[in-house]
Amino acid sequence: MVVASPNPLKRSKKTKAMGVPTIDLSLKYQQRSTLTDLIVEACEDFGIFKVVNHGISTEVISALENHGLDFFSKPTPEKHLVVGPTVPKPFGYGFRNIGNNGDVGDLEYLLLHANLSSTHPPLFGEAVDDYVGAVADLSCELLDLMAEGLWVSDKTIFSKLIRDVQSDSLLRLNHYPPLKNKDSFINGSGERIGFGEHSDPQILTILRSNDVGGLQICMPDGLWVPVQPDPNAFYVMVGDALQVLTNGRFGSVKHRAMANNSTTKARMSMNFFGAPPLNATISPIQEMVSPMNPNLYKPFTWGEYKRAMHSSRLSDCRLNLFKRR
Ligand code: GA4
Repeated sequence: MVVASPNPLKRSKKTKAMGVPTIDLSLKYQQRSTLTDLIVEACEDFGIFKVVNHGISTEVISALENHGLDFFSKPTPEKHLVVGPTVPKPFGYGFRNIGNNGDVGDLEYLLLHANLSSTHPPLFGEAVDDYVGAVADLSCELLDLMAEGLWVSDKTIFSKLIRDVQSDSLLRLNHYPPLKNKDSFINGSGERIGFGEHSDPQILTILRSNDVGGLQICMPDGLWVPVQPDPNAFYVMVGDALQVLTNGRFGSVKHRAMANNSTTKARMSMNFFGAPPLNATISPIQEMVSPMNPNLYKPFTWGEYKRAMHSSRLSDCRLNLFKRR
């Protein structure tokens, strides 16, 4: 059994110069243990990695992308009519408002339930189901590789939470319009923000964007670094729930999207947030807790965490509420 260690010293050695690690998923065929080690290291050191050779077809990705772009190009009243109110409560179409507590950003978005049994608005034909099916499978495969790399006896211990028919997973399409008005959404440091800094609350996020940049991550040394857009890859981010399940061995990554600086082209990202069912208890798995690595978190259900998150601001560290003193 591997002794889990939430090791802030190890994390703080990693700097901007190292960049986001790239994981080649085709290694699974010949070099499985190298692959699992690399994934574990990326989750420990950065909480984010890029996956290439992921096996998801371009057709599945482009179908959702084209439907999304087509949707966002419609006149605003039509968008509201198709999927609901300005502030989705919590699902539907949103314009500039993020969450319920006053956060704003220079974007519009669609937020949809994404568990495999839910029905989606008859919006994009099969495109949502096909995409969600593919990225949910990818996230489960990656979670199984993580469990393997951590030498956990039940390899499906993380992925079964997302495979559960009651999983609370989400799909979010974020559309950042091209630069029009330089004055909008400037934060205290003079930066124009598309989606402010936060960590994702769920287990794992699978992000795919077009070739317009904007995503930044906060490195363990506190520096914000841009993440190169790569339409052929997926970025995978550790969420708060996985941080807890691994007792802090993996850390959720703080990230943000700057407002789009392109004068002509919109940035669009498609984000799958793999989440447990509402009634699932989130607490460190047994293998991650030992006398050397005491349990860092009070147990909570995913439903309780969601309540905490919906009464918080985007940049709040919601996990602090559940830390043992
Ligand atoms: C961040 C990740 C997902 O986009 C999201 C966001 C959610 C929302 O837009 O309603 C939250 C945010 C996100 C965390 C804190 C709360 C809730 C906005 C916000 C201020 C859909 C999610 O699950 O958590």
